Amino acid sequence: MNFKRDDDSLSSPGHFGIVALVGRPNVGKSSLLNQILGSKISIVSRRPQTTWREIDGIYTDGESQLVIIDSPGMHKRPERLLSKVANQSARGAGSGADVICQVIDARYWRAEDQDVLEHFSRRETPLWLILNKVDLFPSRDQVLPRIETLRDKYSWGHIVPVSARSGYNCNHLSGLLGTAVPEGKAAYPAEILTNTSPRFLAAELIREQIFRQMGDEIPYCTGVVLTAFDEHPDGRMEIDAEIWCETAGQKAALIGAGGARLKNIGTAARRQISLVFERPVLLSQRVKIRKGWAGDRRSVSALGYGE
Ligand SMILES: Nc1nc2c(ncn2[C@@H]2O[C@H](COP(=O)(O)OP(=O)(O)OP(=O)(O)O)[C@@H](O)[C@H]2O)c(=O)[nH]1
Ligand SMILES: [Mg+2]
Repeated sequence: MNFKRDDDSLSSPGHFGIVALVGRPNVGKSSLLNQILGSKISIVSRRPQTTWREIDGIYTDGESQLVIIDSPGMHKRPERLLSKVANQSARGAGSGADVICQVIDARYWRAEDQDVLEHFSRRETPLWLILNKVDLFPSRDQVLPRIETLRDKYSWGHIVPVSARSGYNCNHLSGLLGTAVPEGKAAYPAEILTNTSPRFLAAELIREQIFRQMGDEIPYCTGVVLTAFDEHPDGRMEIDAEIWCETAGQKAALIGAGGARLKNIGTAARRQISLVFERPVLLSQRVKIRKGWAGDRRSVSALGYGE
């Protein structure tokens, strides 16, 4: 007997569709994707412009399946090529989506949020407003008045308050999205969480630790490329990573006194990679100076950003 979903022609068609999470930098788009999936797919840090390209998560619940696209934060005046590539991806994020969710920090409506609205409201696609970080309101009573204030900005499909940090209302949001997308069959097996390659995800998890542990002394343009990504027969993963920075000063900061900084980055990254891939990880790292890499198309795409 075969109980596979595809063979069950009498079942209801279910729902299948694409949802894009868009917004200015740092509002919590990647956190929201991870919270909905219950798994870490997209990297998060307190610094703006953490995400550099679109990352998709695949969320399956019963007969509904959503491909949820996390995009880089949209911002004005990108300077270097890397930043331009990220911004292009941010602006293009809604194309092909069935629903676009504009994520904001519920406490503010900034000029950049208005730019995002103006960009995405030009399309036919339904635009929803997601008020994230409502855990930061001193009281839940403040949420409803906030919704009322934002209601007039656009004819939003829905306005949904959530907290990607605590998980508040995130199930409600994914449930609403699951019925809002068109009827259709799941395109992916239920256990698949992303189309992002494991190699790219591992490199991103290292970059996340650099962003988290270096504070403001490390510039925006620190990239990670894996020179080895091997699975041993015993299940261990062996990863060699190169960390690209631009100056000798940055290299020294990344390595830290006696190598302590790099060691901490490596320990935390190895733990994260091991958690995500559910296997032991051996990680070696080298810091290299690659002056101007973030302005060089070949280097930017070698690291997995842009085409
Ligand atoms: N308190 C609180 N903090 C949150 C919440 N969601 C995200 N954050 C924090 O906000 C910061 C930015 O989160 P990200 O998920 O990286 O934001 P993003 O929109 O993906 O940012 P970019 O990729 O730079 O565009 C991080 O420090 C998160 O921990 C939330 O619901 N509540
Ligand atoms: Mg992000």
